[in-house]
Amino acid sequence: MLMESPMELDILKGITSPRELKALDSEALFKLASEIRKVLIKTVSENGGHLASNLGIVETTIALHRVFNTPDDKIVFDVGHQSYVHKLLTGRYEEFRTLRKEGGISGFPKREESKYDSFNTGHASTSLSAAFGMLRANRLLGRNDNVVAVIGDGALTGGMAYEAMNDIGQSKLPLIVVLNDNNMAISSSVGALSHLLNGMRTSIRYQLFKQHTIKHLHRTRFGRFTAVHLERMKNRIKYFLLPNNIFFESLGLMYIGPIDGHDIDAVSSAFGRAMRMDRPVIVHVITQKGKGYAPAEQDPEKFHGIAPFDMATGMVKKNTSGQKSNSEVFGEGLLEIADSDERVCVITAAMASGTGVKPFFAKYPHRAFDVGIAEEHAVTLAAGMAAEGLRPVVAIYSTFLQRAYDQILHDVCLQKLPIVFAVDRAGLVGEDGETHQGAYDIAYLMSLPQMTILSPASQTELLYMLRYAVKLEAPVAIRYNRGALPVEIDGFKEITDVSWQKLDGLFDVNVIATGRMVDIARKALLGLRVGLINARVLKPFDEDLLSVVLERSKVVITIEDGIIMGGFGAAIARLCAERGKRAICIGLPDTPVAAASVMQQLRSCGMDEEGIRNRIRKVLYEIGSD
Ligand SMILES: Cc1ncc(C[n+]2csc(CCOP(=O)(O)OP(=O)(O)O)c2C)c(N)n1
Repeated sequence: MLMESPMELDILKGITSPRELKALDSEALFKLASEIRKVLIKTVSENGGHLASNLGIVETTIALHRVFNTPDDKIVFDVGHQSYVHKLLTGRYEEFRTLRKEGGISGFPKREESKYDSFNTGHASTSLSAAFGMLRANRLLGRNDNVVAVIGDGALTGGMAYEAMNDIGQSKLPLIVVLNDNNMAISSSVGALSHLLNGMRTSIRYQLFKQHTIKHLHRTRFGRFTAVHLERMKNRIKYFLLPNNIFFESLGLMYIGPIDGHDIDAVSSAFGRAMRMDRPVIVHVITQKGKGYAPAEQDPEKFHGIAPFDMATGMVKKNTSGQKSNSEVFGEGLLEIADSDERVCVITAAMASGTGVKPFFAKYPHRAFDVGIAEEHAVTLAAGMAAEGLRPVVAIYSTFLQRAYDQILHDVCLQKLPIVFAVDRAGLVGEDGETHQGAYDIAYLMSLPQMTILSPASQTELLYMLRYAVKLEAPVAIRYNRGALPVEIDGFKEITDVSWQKLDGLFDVNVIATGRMVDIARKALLGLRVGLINARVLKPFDEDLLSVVLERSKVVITIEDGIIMGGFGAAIARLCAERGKRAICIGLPDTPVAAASVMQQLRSCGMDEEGIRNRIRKVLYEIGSD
């Protein structure tokens, strides 16, 4: 295994910009690839991150920077989780050890970080549109630089990629699309497109056979004659042997491939050809996710996005609590409900393991649907199923559900269809940073008519809410954070309606907190004469309890793990204003929160225990109740 040799990084250390790369011969580039892999494995083993995707794209990224002239030429990485190699080749080797740390370099391309990062990404399937926009801008501004979009076969399942191809194909502008095909999204790729690419992938064997045969034939005169005719026939038979090329070519993109994405010379020459074509072109490279690190090759799904792990064994360094994650608790709870309710189905958009629904897929494969990275389709698909009497549960991370806002409104809420949205990774998510924060779901769901929003403060509440939600004859979202809520908070009350829970007496100052913030608030309030309410339901409000609280309070303080603009607190503040009461809203700021641990992010937002306590003591002092 790579790891056994000491870290000799002679070549990588000398690369301060892609310019140096161009002077290296094939042998040196081969060695560089191996050095990069060592750094990737070591750094991700310490900091966590997206390992398998980066190991798979080492040679292709080297070829990109060998052929194209960045930063004048632009490379847009779809999702961006596979940009570590690009970062190492563009002068960020020294900082690479700070990957995903507070104040360190981002795990995704970031324009603010480097002139070589041409476009910020994080969500899938945006690269073609963004790159094409850059190309159009370049042409309008009289520039001739190349623009390249690098997209995986997983991200190519997203609808935006097709909307872009539709436009690119008609334009004839020379966008270069690199399709990095490793036959995996996070889990195995799904859908008809995956079958199509499978067919093309098989043909790589045909390509290698062809190159080999023609080389041999050229050794004799008769052979040369045969080879020339074979070459002529090649294009004619190509469409019989490789009918899948037609898919891209009929959309107006020339097709080059499939190419072995680990052969730097072959990929470089394909990129050169693509550049000379001066038309939209797709270069199809075949790569292996996790390449060069045995544990990642064997289990690329586990090493897609991984917490710090032991390099020798590939075992994750577990947190010591041993508690189940909220996603696991949700997945198990849902399975139990599905055992007794045949209407219950689950839909995921390429995130079966992250959302905890893998056991559901194993037990009820005919009631579980992975639609690929297609959140909009997932939601409207659920709407159709609900309209016919099923009870779909759509499990999507808060940040990715943003994609389907119109579908939730137009296809679900307006028709009041009974769908349960399991909104995982709500609130701050930690090291993935700005693009992945689940900061906006309260704000965007609050505005939807006929929507109920549940927000558990404990895992027990999460389970009860799920049972309650499946019985509701209306859309309902349950939002819960990454990691683990407390198993139970004292004074747990069963959830049979939309009531809130008073956790203490009422005083002059009362806090209404929700979700993960309830436990933090409780600790922050210890010893203070301040009331605490667990707002288990963000919409509709518990009008009865709210009236009592407003009646009794001089100041109402809301605390939510969501954006302050247009959130839960803003809605409560409006009611406070109507009744002449002072309201203070604590929530996430109106500026994106960068990568760090969740605890560090809470602290930087003044939302950790200490920050909340200080804020509340200030209020108590102001009203003379200190
Ligand atoms: C809109 C959206 N939904 C879900 C995700 C989560 N996600 C991150 S990477 C990924 C799979 C990407 O697969 P692919 O494009 O093939 O890249 P690979 O990692 O295999 O190289 C998914 C589903 C996302 N980033 N964006």
